[in-house]
Amino acid sequence: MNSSDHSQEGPIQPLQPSALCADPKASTPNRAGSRSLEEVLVGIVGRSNVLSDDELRRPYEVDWTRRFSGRSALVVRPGSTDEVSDVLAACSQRSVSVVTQGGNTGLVGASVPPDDTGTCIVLSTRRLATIQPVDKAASQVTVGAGATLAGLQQAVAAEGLAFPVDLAARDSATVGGMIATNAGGLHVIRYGAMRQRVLGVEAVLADGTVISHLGGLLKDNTGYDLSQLLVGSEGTLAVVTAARLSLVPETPHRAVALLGLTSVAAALEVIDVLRGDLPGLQAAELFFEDGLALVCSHARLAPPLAQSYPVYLLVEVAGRTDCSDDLFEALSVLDLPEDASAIGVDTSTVAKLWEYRERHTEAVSAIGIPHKLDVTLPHSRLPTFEKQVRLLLERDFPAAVLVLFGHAGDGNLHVNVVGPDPDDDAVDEAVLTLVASLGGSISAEHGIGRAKARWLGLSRSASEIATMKAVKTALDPLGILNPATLFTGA
Ligand code: 2HG
Ligand code: ZN
Repeated sequence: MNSSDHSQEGPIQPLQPSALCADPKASTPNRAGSRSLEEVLVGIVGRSNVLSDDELRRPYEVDWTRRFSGRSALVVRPGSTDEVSDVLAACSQRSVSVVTQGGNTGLVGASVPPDDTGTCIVLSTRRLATIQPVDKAASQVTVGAGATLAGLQQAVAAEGLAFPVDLAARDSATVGGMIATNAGGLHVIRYGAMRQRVLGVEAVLADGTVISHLGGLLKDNTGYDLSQLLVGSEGTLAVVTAARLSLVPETPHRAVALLGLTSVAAALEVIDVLRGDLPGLQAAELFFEDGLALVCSHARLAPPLAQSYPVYLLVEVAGRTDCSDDLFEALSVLDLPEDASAIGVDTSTVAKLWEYRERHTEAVSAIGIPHKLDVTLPHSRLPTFEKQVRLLLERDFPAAVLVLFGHAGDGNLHVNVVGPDPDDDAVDEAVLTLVASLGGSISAEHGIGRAKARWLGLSRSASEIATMKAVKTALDPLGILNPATLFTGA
């Protein structure tokens, strides 16, 4: 069935949440003679792609952090854009909320049901995983929303190209989810975030209407850029089903240096110098002594340097030819003590050095359910923020464990706090207020989700929020798409 033809679904009545919860598997016409939503969805995607059993739904109902969870009526897994269209039309006609989920690696609660009412459905995009043949002449590829980042990276590498947005969750994170959050990751200083790679999207609006703009034209000034509007919209405006992405030449030669430093200010000075000297600089990642100790004990790794330093900076260069000499030369002007750096120029050492940074997330998660506050500061304020957030935690949350790390080159720190009850958001409020007072953003790359909806006003003005709500209302008048995400409803 195509997107404009929903007439074959039979008589549809607004869903009574309680009726759905009471009998989600009903296979006979209900009292009113209409089919249940479950029956309609089964008709669209097939029985095996509508999950109603508690056990089968559960993995879709808890996010990666374990801080956010909820209950859905059903999980539906469409296998084509037309099926997504029919699913949304059916939900729209019944005013049933839809939470879109890709790899469920999100960290702000946007991809799981917002409450325990069991009234929404989770729409998983994972079956929309087709990766079309790479368009080498244009350095572009069209890819389904459910393709994983790792799958995309492998597919384009076979053609000598690279998709340069990269992040630790690459094996599970999907292209659709990365578009929804405007994911940034490890290479933003060189290649930008997801927004810079998206040339167009195909998406389905709440009522089932398909909008598609996958031509990949570099020059295309034909009105509003609807694709870019959807980048970072966190599933609140439409369900992205496919995207046209721009690729870059593969840079197979990588070299990494892990530097021990005395302060965040020193790390920023190093980044400044390297940015000027190393055009191939693609990562500048920061972590701290306590975070490193946690990673080493969690992952059973030996410390990377002979002695301990308050601050660590991991920098990576990559190129089409060996770029290790460039890195050595650039480091030589920094005048660092000899034993304050570890260098990796072969694949295995590069991977080992990256482990110290990439395994922070799992190491934090192993000690408890974290409050994750992903923030950006103006570069000049990063050192002040680091000091003040530590003082704030010591003073007001002395029992909490604070682990800081992130993408120093982007001014992006991941503030992880373990200890306070996951439902108590006092620490979230305190940290985000500090960020705003220093001119920062309360979300750098993870999104607002439901985790930070209360504090959107710290980063966006009232008129900006009103404009965003007007856009939301225009595209999703019933408010069925990810209703608890981004806005509090107030
Ligand atoms: C990263 O940079 C991710 O590794 C996750 O954005 C950050 O766990 C986090 O807080
Ligand atoms: Zn990050």
